[in-house]
Amino acid sequence: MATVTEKFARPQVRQTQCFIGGEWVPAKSGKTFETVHPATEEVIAEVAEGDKADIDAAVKAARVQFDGGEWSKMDARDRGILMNKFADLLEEEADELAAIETLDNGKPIRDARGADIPLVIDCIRYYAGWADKIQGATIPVRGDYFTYTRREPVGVVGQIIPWNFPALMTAWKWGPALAAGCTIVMKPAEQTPLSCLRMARLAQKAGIPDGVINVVPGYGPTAGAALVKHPGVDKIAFTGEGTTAKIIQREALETMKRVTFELGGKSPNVVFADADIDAAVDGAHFGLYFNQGQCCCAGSRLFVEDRIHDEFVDRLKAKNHERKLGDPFDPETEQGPQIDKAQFDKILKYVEYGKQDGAKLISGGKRHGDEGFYIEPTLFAGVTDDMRIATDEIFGPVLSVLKFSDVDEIARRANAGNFGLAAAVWSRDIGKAHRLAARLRAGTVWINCYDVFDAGAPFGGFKESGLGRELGEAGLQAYTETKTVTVALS
Ligand code: TXE
Repeated sequence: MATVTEKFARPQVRQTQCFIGGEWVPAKSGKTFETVHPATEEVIAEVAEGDKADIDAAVKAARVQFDGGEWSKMDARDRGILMNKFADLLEEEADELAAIETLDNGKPIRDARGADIPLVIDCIRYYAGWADKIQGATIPVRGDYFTYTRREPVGVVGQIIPWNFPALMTAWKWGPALAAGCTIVMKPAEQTPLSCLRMARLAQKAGIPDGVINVVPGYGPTAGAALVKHPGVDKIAFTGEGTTAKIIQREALETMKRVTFELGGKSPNVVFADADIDAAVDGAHFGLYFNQGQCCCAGSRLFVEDRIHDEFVDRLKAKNHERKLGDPFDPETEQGPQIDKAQFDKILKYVEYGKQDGAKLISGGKRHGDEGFYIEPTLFAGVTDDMRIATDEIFGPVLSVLKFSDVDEIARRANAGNFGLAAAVWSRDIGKAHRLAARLRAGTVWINCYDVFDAGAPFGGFKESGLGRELGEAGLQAYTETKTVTVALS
């Protein structure tokens, strides 16, 4: 991963219109919306506000490419070559893309340049390698027949993403879709459309045919809903909130669209007394405060074994006091602002709930500074399982520490609730850690680490944290249909 040492300059914003059929076009309504830099609340750009009419045009362009255009006729290996060219261009423009991400999202440049964009490039390269390796099987059926399967692209896919990792979520969605041979209509989050639009430009420059990738910025209930309802769309891939996913699932069912969902979490991070405490303190801190706490897999329920609890809380408090909040373009900055006023208010409301419910505020709990949506890294101890800060996804820098004393108890408590996205276990007893990992109802379990992602490793949720998987081969399969072909041999 790249290390950032210098202060980054503000990038130039070039793409602000809808990208449909290879053309940059204003919204048909002529409307625009503002996107804001969360550190200063200043308006960065006016972006085309797409709605149903623009979605219709984008789906048409994607349909033409899928149903008989250049893309549908291209050899799979050539798709992979184009994807690798796309990855090369992303790499060439990594600094600029990271700066756009920092400007639009507010995340520290050290994270955008050091983590988000390298993961974007890696994801596109990983899936480029899959393009010509999507194979079927031969099936030994009864009788004088030859039966084989083909894995074919699912079709035109509608992709709807949130604002917490705008470029990375774009890559997670485009990588498998392009490798499988699908065509795409993407609706980025209204808070952060800019990196996705820049990536569309680079995909075009790489030679990915016009109409394969289409991007319509706009709002959820208008542009997003139109995409979900559109009869020309075969699949919806969504990352965001569970209540939105339930609305989408009902709508998508009308036309039997395939759906994959990556939703929220309240992930348990379990620290046993026999853990490497230095590593566990760092992991607990990183696992929650990374990306301003705006991670679906944030380790927001920190269970600490009672014997080490007090020392652990003291050490987390000390780390919070050292954490550097500030200008996200400064390479020293570790924590930037929250994405917007709505999230800022929601988080501070949960801080109040924590106090009302009887948790002990150890550090933070307030706004930082008087400009931008900054919130101090906040730590609560004395949290019990039923408190609102222990049950609800806060999506901000608020860490709740809970005590536990034995393995059976922790397995039950960690699995409580409707979420099941991620979990972590810290222990030097590797047998104990694996046994607990097997009992945890979560799509990802980290042992002695946190937030380790790889394009090859499937990611997704148990229970209400999602449906299907992204990344790895599982993520690719979600973009294919299986076709069975049977031939009479006599
Ligand atoms: O999510 P939404 P929001 C959680 C987190 C956060 C909360 C609200 O707890 O506080 O969700 O965030 C589009 N039809 N997560 O309001 O509304 C919308 O335009 C079609 C967890 O941003 O789900 C955006 O592009 N699309 C999460 C995307 O859905 C619709 C990441 C996500 O917005 C739509 C973000 C509709 N009816 C928030 N309504 C995670 N799991 O990573 C909205 N959208």
